[in-house]
Amino acid sequence: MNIINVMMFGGRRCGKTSVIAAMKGCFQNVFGENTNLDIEISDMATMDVIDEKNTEISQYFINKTRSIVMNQSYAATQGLMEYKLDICIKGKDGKTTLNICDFPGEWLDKNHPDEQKTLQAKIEHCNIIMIAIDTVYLMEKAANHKAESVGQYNERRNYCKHIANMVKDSFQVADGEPPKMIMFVPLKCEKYYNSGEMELVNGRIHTAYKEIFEFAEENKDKYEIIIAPILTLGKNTAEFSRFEYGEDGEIMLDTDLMIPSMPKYIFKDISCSYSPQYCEQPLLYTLAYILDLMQKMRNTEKVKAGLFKKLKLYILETYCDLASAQDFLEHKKIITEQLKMEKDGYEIISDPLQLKEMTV
Ligand SMILES: Nc1nc2c(ncn2[C@@H]2O[C@H](COP(=O)(O)OP(=O)(O)OP(=O)(O)O)[C@@H](O)[C@H]2O)c(=O)[nH]1
Ligand SMILES: [Mg+2]
Repeated sequence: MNIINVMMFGGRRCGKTSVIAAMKGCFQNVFGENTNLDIEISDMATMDVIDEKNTEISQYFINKTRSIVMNQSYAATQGLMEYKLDICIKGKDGKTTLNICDFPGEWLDKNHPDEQKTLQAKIEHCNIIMIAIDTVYLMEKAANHKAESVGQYNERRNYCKHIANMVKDSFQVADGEPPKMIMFVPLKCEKYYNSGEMELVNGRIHTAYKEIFEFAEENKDKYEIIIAPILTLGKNTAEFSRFEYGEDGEIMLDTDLMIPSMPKYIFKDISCSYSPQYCEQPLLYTLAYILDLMQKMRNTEKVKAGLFKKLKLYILETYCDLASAQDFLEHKKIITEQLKMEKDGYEIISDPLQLKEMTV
């Protein structure tokens, strides 16, 4: 069995669990009945969370009102969760299990030092970090319209600098280890997608997470870095309208975090339906990462011949079972063809895995 550990980072209510819940459906839409690739969920706890989140989101689309205020009642993640998604090939025994770690975003607040230690210990065993970003807080209330300026509430919502420090401390790649992957996943992008501002979203991610980009630049061969924006609800569904004002005429703030507590979204088209877009991309990049490890395993002979001298094989053996690797590698072209690499804010910034050139 192949196992890959993924950490889903991000502040509270930014949409981490919702996007994990939408992944399976999007993956199946992309690969449909035309391929043998499929996702199975055998873990009951994972199934429960996904069902609950999908039900919560689908409520927005039942008896639609023109505007909705998010954050009113939602199922917050209650503790450290590990969701298990099995990627299978129909008719074959082998599978690749993604262990996706999710946690309550409030753990990133400064009054949760013990929980942060738990997270750091987890990250050390992860191959991939996904950093979920509440794009509305990144984009709104910025000083100007340039990429260098981010929303005034961004840091308090998205914890960019704090996450950067955790990554630098606990997500290091030892010499000889295969590269790790850092994926920035901006969520709730509908407004910016509909108004053609996804490149600005991309630029502001570069500004907000500057420390991570600088760290990766210093360790160029060690991190595959990707920006992969997502429309969790779907284009032309609900897009951000404004932060709700209180009776005093000021934006209503959460008394604890001092960030707007009532983001209001409007349905542009009242007849729209739940149609998440690009939620499969983080999964596909994860699969591309695994395929790269498998490929390196298969090149054992070359390793012996000295071509990959620095690569410690035992590390790869922890993740990859060569018997089923062969079956997956046969699907490599199908998977990599579906990787979105540009436009709509997408970018591969650092590419030691050479995904841009990946061909069979
Ligand atoms: N408009 C909009 N709302 C979203 C989107 N994704 C999630 N939400 C809503 O945002 C709220 C938080 O979503 P979750 O997925 O539970 O967020 P989380 O990051 O897991 O939150 P914690 O578990 O508390 O850390 C819920 O009310 C969701 O319905 C999106 O793409 N667009
Ligand atoms: Mg959650």
